[in-house]
Amino acid sequence: FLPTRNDIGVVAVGFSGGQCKPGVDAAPMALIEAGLITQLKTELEFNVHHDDTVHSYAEHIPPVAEDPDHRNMKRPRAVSAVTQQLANQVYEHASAGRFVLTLGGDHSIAIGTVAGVAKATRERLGREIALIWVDAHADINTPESSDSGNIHGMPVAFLTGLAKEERKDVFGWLEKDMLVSKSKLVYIGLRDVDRGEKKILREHGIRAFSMHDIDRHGIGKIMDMALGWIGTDTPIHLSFDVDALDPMWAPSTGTPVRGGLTLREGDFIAECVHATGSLVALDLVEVNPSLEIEGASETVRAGCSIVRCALGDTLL
Ligand code: HAR
Ligand code: MN
Ligand code: MN
Ligand code: MN
Repeated sequence: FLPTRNDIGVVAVGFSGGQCKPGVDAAPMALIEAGLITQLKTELEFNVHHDDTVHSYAEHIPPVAEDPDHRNMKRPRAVSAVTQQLANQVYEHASAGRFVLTLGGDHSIAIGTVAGVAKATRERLGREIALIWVDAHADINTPESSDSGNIHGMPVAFLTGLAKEERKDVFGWLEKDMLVSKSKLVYIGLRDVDRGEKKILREHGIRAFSMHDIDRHGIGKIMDMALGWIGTDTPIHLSFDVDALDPMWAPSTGTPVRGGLTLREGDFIAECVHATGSLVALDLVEVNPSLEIEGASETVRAGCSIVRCALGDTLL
């Protein structure tokens, strides 16, 4: 059902407003400077459409003084404005039949990427997308269940319709055709899930493979189960938070949690998703080169590796 694609739209979103630590906005540049886009062009022979709009986002972000908390959310209008613009940008790429690669930025940006891909895929292929969320965290807090108020801990709640907001300037722009079914959501790598989030996962029967499950079954079996749950012939959006990897491999991230995936397990997940032939979009988020400076280049390299694997680099 998917055309052979060698066209890829790359969207760089240097945005940090979904959490409180500066630096994650520098990640797209660091990834690009490490050669990521060059590698996509030369080694993987992709036809790259790179929209250089990193700066244009700033114009749409309301100043902090005009962006007070709303329902406990921090910087709600800023995150809403950026993700709304991003949703349109991603939608354009996906509608043109391009694979969409988004370089974050904190994980709040997935509100925009998934919304854009879900809408375009419904229109273009008449299909609902599946969402694979690789992360130490579930990011499924509602504004009310969140202790931090940081929106990067909430994207999945908005994308599944668990969190709703009427106000157009605070995610009220999310339309029904931009959402993802809870039954088409799969988590891999969880190990730091809030109590309220556990309740949400349980009550809605959401498929989640924790680090415990990976220890028990091995990553090979976990990928069989995760992809089996989604089923064949379903377009897949992979949202990869670099903090899914153990801090040993990816120390430069805002909320590192020990006991995570090895570099190879992370690459393996990406390779398996690529091998389905159904991957339509990938986010790589939460790389923060200004944290744990000694490990920054390693973290960037790990991120580049995940992207290359998801795009089919290492398979023979
Ligand atoms: N669950 C916590 C919160 O909602 C922590 C979220 C952690 N942040 C991320 N997202 N890096 O994956 O604030
Ligand atoms: Mn373009
Ligand atoms: Mn995340
Ligand atoms: Mn995370």
